[in-house]
Amino acid sequence: MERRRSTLFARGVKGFASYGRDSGFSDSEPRLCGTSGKLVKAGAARYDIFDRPLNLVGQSFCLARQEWPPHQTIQETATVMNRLPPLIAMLVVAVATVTARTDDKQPDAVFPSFRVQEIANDLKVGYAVLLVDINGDGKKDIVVVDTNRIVWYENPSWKCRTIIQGMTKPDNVCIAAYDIDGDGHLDLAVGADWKPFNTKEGGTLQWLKRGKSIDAPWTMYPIGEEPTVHRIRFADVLGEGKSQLINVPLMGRESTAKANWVDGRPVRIQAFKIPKDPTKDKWEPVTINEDLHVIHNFIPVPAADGKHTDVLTASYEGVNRLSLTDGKWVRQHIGEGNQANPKGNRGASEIKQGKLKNGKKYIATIEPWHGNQVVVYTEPKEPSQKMWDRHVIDEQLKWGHGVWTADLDGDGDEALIIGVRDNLSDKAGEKRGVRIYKCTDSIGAKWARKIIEEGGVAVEDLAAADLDGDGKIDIVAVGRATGNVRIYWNEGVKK
Ligand SMILES: [Ca+2]
Ligand SMILES: [Ca+2]
Ligand SMILES: [Ca+2]
Ligand SMILES: [Ca+2]
Repeated sequence: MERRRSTLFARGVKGFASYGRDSGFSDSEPRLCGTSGKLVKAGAARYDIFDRPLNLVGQSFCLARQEWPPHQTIQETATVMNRLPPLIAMLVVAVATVTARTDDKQPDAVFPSFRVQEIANDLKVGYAVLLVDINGDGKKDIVVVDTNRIVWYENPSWKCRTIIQGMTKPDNVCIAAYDIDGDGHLDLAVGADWKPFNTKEGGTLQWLKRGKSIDAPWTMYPIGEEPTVHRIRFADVLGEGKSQLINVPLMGRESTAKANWVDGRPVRIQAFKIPKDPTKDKWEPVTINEDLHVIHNFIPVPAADGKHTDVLTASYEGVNRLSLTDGKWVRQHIGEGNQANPKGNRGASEIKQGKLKNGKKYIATIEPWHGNQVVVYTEPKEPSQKMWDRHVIDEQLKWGHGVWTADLDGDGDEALIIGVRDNLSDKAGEKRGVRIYKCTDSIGAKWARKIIEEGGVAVEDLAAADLDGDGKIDIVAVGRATGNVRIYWNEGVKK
């Protein structure tokens, strides 16, 4: 089928500083530079090209979006809104609606449109993003974990504030929010000292408490240490009535690359109990599992009994469910994972659970570890069937690194949102970025795809929440190689 392509043309833009492969154009020529360094002459530019425009604060320029087919040009306006030190400006694209390719498999599926806004491009590595209300005004803010700092962007100005800089051992790698000391203000737990292949030492856990005012310095308190600390989340898996900090390192202690990280000890998953005085007392860890290898991510989910919280893990072994049953932690293998390469990257890496409007659940993963497949597991058809059914829904990607589920169009089915870190190729449909998938059957086996970010963010992490309170869930992605933070504003399904 014919594919739709969208291109932005910039006109009347003067003085864009050039960088990357941009020789052959004079400074006075209207032009834009691409995040990949690819320059597009005379204003012919993709929607995701905006990067590092200098000295353009307050300038507006015209964008014309051309859709093909049909040959239709839409006039839009963009303004450079802000300037960040040093000389890195934020460009707010006012109305640059992303017109992504409609998927070739399901051409009739209807998707919402998204408007892109880049709020920062000065990250070293955007390791993690969290959408929580830091200042307690009812609007979710954007918290980003960078290599040696943690920052938050205030909704709706997206003013950047530093929470900590240089207080942890680099790199910071993961974050979770919870009112740890019960004072009514959100606190942040942070995993740092990220050294993925040092399985003997390092890996720090600490928490951060804000000062009296939101601009006062935050104070840091230690929690514990575990080599290769990689993913943390708060959940009440022990049934205490308040959450514990669940820590899932990437590798087991003493495991080695030579043995493909399956020697030494398996990965130790621990729940750290919040002590009575978390600023002084020790956080006691409870081990909830220690028999899996290379656990790249996990997600707490409601248990079948409706009372407890289970943990779903994505590891070399595929998908496993950990449940507290009669006082004991029980592991159930429910998803096979990609086991094509038993001596290399295998299993699953990212994981989230979603649900459909008929109540059916699904589990979405990236497979194998740092893999090239988007996989959906659907609930067993027979009660006697232990393993969930595995469906590969996309293989046109390299290094998937972000999974989220959210009802983006309000029809009751939670869509799948996938972040891709690397380009599989330079071809349309195979670049890094953000993709959304809409379920087209009643169980979650068939999905239609739409690409909402093609090339502009080397997605390390993403998250979704309604940031502007219009009832439509928006998406935020943070980049590694691209070093940027972008919001994708959900503009709903165009009638
Ligand atoms: Ca807020
Ligand atoms: Ca607090
Ligand atoms: Ca939906
Ligand atoms: Ca919204």
